[in-house]
Parts: sequence; structure tokens; C-alpha cells
Amino acid sequence: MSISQAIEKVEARYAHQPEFVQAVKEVALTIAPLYDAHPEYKKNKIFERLVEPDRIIAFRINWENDKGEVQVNRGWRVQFSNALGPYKGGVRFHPSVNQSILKFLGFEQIFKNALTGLPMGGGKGGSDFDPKGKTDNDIRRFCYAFMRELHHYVGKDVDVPAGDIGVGSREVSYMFAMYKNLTHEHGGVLTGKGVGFGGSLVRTEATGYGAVYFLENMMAAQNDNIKGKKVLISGAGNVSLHAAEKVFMLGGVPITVSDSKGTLYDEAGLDQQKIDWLKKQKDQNKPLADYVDVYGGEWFAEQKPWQFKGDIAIPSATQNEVNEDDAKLLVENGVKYVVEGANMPLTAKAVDYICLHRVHFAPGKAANAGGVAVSALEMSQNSVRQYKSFDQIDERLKLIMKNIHDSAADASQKYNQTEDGYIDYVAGANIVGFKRVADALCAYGILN
Ligand code: NDP
Ligand code: 2IT
Repeated sequence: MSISQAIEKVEARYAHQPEFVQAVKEVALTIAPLYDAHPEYKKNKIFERLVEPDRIIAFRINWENDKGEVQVNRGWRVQFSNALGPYKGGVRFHPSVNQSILKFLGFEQIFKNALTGLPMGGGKGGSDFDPKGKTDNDIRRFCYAFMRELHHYVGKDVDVPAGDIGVGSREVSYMFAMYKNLTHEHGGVLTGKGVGFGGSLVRTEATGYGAVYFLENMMAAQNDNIKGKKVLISGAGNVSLHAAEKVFMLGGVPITVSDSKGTLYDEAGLDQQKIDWLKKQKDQNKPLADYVDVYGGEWFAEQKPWQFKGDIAIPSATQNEVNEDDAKLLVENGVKYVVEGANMPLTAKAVDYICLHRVHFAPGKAANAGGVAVSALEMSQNSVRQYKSFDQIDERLKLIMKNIHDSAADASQKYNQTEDGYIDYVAGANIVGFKRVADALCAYGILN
């Protein structure tokens, strides 16, 4: 079966899972040159095998809220591939969570994790639980109940979950406590744990910092740098605020952040004090819009950040937040680099548009791999029971992001996807990630 026939099959079978189909097509459409060079992939039906997860675990979560009311939620863990190591990937708590979203995230995670060069397979989990408006007691009870079900299927050498939207160090620590309580095992079953009982330094910052390190490498490849450049960032969560922080540290000027209520624009740029204020405000579930009363700037309710002039965009909120019209605005507004902090924040048409206009584009599976890379470092620190300093981990993170950048750029060149210095990072990253997984699967024979 050719790749195009395999895509048709996925489209027909999973027409009701649009995000998953979108993620599969993006990979499929770029790996043809690799497939042609490796007839063993076709023979072993590697692509057809990789689009089906090893298994999907679905479960019900009963829990009692602060008011004593019984609540029922749904939970899933998609164990996509453990070809390169234990299943590894985050857990998302958001009312929009469904199998299509978790399958797209799990599929992306296989290749992202492969790109880090560290021994991890790919998986993703989550629940339709909505953390908004919940008390700390509600969150704790829900996390306990979620892990009461999930603990049967995870383990430090089996499947290692972590955070994602709606899940940070607080939630991971509650889930870890329940796992430890049920199994009597204090090990590396989850990453993103609190520092002091197994968590790694830099894990909190890693995704946002890593995305900006990737950007630095992209800019260096164009003899450019971040100093004084205006940066449009969406989201106001873990990824966005740490991306803003690193941009500021490197002399760039972050001028927007956003959330589901609207966009904050500060022409003067976010500095460390303002970013610290934003972190605290979001932690306490308070409105972003209050910023204007403290520091000035403007609040644009129900609007996205792409209407402003800037040099760089780092969409870091959620999937498909940048559509084709937004992509047109980015190009009109002079944006020269787009780095996906979130997973698949650009629609397929938006990617086509910006690439057609030669905007340098880093796909999420390459640019936001810093988070999971430091998760792998957390796993190895847990195994040897020794912990590294902030600077040691940060240096490793920089090196990993440079390696991802360079290997994707080299693959783009090697497979003739680079044109006049314009690097196709989408093709490059997919080729490198896919090849590592495909070679392992071929070596295993037809198990996995
Ligand atoms: P957080 O929960 O910390 O923050 C998410 C932010 O995005 C919030 O500001 C939230 O707004 C906004 N957001 C979420 N959903 C929507 C939506 N449907 N519409 C508008 N805004 C929305 O999550 P993270 O920062 O951890 O994750 C952000 C993205 O980065 C996701 O795509 C995630 O998969 C990806 N990612 C995360 C990694 C990590 O280590 N955490 C690693 C790699 C990728 P509000 O507060 O109003 O809900
Ligand atoms: O999308 C992602 O890479 C994450 N949410 C982080 C996964 C992890 O295991 O650290």
C-alpha cells in the first residue's frame, strides 16, 4: 500500500476524528522521500502500523466535589508506541478532550520524543474534567480519582505521564501521591513532580525556554538574532509565560500574551516583573485583563494576538488557534518566524500559507520538545537517585534543542527540501523522527 492509499484509509476510518487525521496527514505528506529511499518500510507496513495506537484505555472517573455532589468524568490513556522506550507524554484536563485530540497528541508525541534522541515511546492521556472554577480540594479529589483508575496501566518502565493543558506540578504531585499510596513505590512514574521529591529543576520552564532556544538556532541559520525583535505570544500558561521569560532574558520584546478570554497587548514589552505578576495572576485563576490597571497596555476581549505588528510569533495556547486568516495577518504584519510552542496550533492551511510566503516555520514536534526532553532527564535522575543543578539541566536542554534543530535542517537538505536557504523544518523533523521509530520497528520484526 502506498502512503497516499494509507492516508485515504485513515481519512475514511477516522472521519469523525479531524485533529487526528490532520496530524497523520502532516506526517504522511512529508515522508515520501524517506519512504522511497527505504523499501523495507513499505514492506513492513510501518506507516499503516504507526497510525494505529498500541491500545487506548478508556475509563470512568467517579469523584465527589467540595459540595458533596457526585461527579462523573471520562478519562483516557492512548498508548501509541513504545518502540523507543516506555510510553511517554502528558495528561490534559480540559472539557474539549476526546479521543481525536488525544490520538493526535499521542501520534505527534511518538516523533517528538524520537527527535529528542532520548529513550521514550509516545503516548497521551487526559480527561474532559474542567479545572476552571474548581477549588483546590476539587482538584485534589479529582487527581486522586483519576490516578486510582490510571495506576493499573502506568509505571516507570511502562508508561510515564506528565502535564499538559490544565495539568501542572500541583496536579502531577497529587497524582503521584495516589500512585505511591496504591503501589508503595516511590519512583519515576510521572514527570513534572515537585522539586524536592523527585521532580527535576528546569522541567517547569523547559517547554517555553526550549522553544526559544529552537528559535535562536533558526535565526542563527539565517544570520539573524532575537535582540530587539517584537514577539507575539498566545496563551498565558506554562509554555507561553516561560517562552516570554526567555525571550525577555535574551533581549527580545514579548508584546502579547492571551487566554480564552482575550489578548493583552503591551507595546513596552513584558519584563521579568510583569511576567512574574502574570504567573501569579493565572495561578490564582484571576483575569489577565487586570494587568492593564497595574502596568498599562491594552486588553482586547475575545481577540487573538495576530493583528499586531511583530517579527516573531510563538503560538502557545492550543491546537488550530491560528487559521488561514490569522496566517495572512501574520504575513501582513511582518512576522518572519513562526515557532509552535503549542501542539499543532496552526491549521494545515495556515502552515501552507506562511510557508508559501517563506516565513521560517518550526513545527511543534521539534520546537516544543524541550518539555518532554527534560522529562526524560527527570526519569534518568529518578533512576540513579541523583539530581543535577539548574544550570546543568539548562545546558543539556540547549544542546538537545540545537541537536533537534540541526538534525531537522540536515534532513531537509539531504532529502532536497531546502530551497534557496529556506529550510523545511516540517519535512526535516518528520523524516528524522519517523526514521528513528521505523528503524526500531524493522529491527523488531513484526511485533509492535
Ligand atoms: P496551560 O494549561 O498551562 O495553559 C494553556 C493556556 O492556553 C491558557 O492560557 C489557556 O487559557 C489557553 N487555552 C487553552 N485552551 C484554549 C482554547 N481552547 N482557546 C483559547 N485559549 C486556550 O497549558 P500549557 O501551557 O502546558 O500548554 C499549552 C500548549 O502547549 C498545549 O498545546 C500543550 O499541548 C503544549 N505543550 C505543553 C507542554 C508542557 O510541558 N506543558 C509541552 C509541549 C507542548 P485559559 O487559562 O483561559 O484556559
Ligand atoms: O506535549 C508534550 O510534549 C507534553 N505535554 C509534555 C510531555 C511530557 O511527558 O513531559
